Amino acid sequence: MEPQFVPYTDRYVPDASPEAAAQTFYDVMRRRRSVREFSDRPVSRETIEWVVRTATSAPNGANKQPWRFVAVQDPALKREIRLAAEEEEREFYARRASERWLADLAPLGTDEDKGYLEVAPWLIVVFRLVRADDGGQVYYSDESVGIATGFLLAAAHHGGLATLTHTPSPMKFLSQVLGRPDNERAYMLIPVGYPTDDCTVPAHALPRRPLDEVLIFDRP
Ligand code: IYR
Repeated sequence: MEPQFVPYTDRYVPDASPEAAAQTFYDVMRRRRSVREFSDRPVSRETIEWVVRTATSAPNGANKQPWRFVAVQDPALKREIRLAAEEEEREFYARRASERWLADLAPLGTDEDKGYLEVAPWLIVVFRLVRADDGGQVYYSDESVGIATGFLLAAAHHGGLATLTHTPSPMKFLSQVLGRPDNERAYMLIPVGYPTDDCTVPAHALPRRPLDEVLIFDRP
C-alpha cells in the first residue's frame, strides 16, 4: 500500500516550558503507588472507557494494536478470578517461588490472599494478541502491550484512581474464566479503584535510585 501522510497539526503544546511541564508530570507520576487495600467505592464505566481509550492510543508495532482489555465488574466473575488466582498463588508461595524470590518479596508483605480482587470495583485484564483476529501477523506485541499498559496505569492515576499490576503466574486461568480465544494471552490483571482511607503501602519501594545511577549521558 502506498504511504499517505497528513499534516501533524493536532499537536500537544504544554502551557509551561518543557522543563516545568515535565516536572509537573513527574510530580503526578511519582505519587502513584501500587495498592493492595481497595475500597468498594464505585468507579463509573465511562471512567474505565477513557482509561482504556488512553491505553489504545499507545504506539505499537505496525499499528496492529495487538491488545484486548476485558473490564470485569460482575461480582460473581470477580470471585471466580479471585479464587483461581489464589489457587495459583498458593502454589507459588508454597512451592514455585525460589527462596531468593520469597526473600525479595518479603518487604512487600504479599501472600496468597487476594481479597482485593473482589473488593476493587473493576478488574481490567489486559490480553496480548499473538496473532490478529483474522490470523494475520502482529509485531512487537510484548513491547506494544507493555507500553499500552503503562499508558493505562498513568491514565488511571491521572484520574485519581489506584491500580495494582498483578501478574499471578501462570495466568492461563484468565483466558478460561473470561472465555477468551486462543490468539489472546493474559498479560496483566489490574484492579482499579480507590484505596481504603487507612490504606498502607510498602516503605520498601521508596526512595527510587538516584538519577545518576540510572541515567547516563553519552559515554561514561
Ligand atoms: N504474583 C505474586 C508474587 C509477587 C511477585 C512479584 I515480582 C511482586 O512484585 C509482587 C508479588 C503475588 O501477587 O502475590
